[in-house]
Amino acid sequence: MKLFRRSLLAALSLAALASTGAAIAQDFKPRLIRFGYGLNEQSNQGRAAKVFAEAVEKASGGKMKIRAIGAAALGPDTQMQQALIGGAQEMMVGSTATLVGITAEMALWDTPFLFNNTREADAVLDGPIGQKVLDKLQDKGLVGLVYWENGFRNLTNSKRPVGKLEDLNGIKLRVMQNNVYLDSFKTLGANAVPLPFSELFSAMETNTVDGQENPYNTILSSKFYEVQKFLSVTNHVYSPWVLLVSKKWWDGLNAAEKKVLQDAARASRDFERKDTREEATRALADLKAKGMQINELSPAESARMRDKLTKVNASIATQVGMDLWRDTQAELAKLRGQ
Ligand code: TF8
Repeated sequence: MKLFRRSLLAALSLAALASTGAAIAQDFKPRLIRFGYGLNEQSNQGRAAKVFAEAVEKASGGKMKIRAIGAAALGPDTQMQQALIGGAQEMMVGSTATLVGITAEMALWDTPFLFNNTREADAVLDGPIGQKVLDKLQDKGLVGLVYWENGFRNLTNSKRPVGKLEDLNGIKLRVMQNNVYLDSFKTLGANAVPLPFSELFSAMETNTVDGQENPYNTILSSKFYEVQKFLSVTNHVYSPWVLLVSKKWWDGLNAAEKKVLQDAARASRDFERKDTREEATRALADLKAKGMQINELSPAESARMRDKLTKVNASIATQVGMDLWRDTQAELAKLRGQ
């Protein structure tokens, strides 16, 4: 009897083992996932894309393969978004700002000075408000998995140091293709020109535009210091990136495959934020060493800029909806212990 019981148990556990093995083989179909992004391979975006790719391949036993394609080789953000919606491309990571034409709620993240620090950004983006905004993508044919950090944006140009608002007058400034950015920089007095990121370097090189704004990491990894002399520390907005999946393609995945992508997305997010923040602390010194002239704004000038920019808040609130706007303000007040 005892012997019988033991062999039965052994048989059962063998069967269990076999069925998990079978489950793995069945659960993951061979899949090639084209994953596009706009910066180059050596950027924070490129490094995190690699981490994501490795996590997906490992968790699927090599069945799900990510082909990460950087430097906007699959097109600028807006083109990739359309390819995802149509099902011609599976995944991408890019700016939330270029999604505003598709999902108006994304404009929330374009609010100047919305977050005071990365702690606030992480809490709101990873919390119910961030999720609510991601969920809005579904009706538009996109699935948003997580937010990565692009970072706090700073101003560069080839004309002069910007130390006060008036210094922006007449500066041709490239902005992301988005009405909030356009309004913000027009309000500040710049001559704002929307352009895709992939056209930015050559536009600056040929003086089609005088300046742009991006986090230190990007100014460094995209070698903007070669064509921009002045960097003004403005930290005027915190910009997230978002990891997107084609909904058409996503709907054909089974639960195990979806979980692999979700888990890898979260792991890549944690890596990316840490890596980006480490790089940002070093980047300013690197940019100085490359010859950029860096200036801070006086607290009074900073406050003037901030005041001017709050004028765009009313139109952002209308765009994203009053409920979402108020919930965000309430959440921030709570985080700030107010
Ligand atoms: C910009 C953004 C870029 C992103 C990137 C290409 O200025 O900050 O970093 O769109 O994904 O366009």
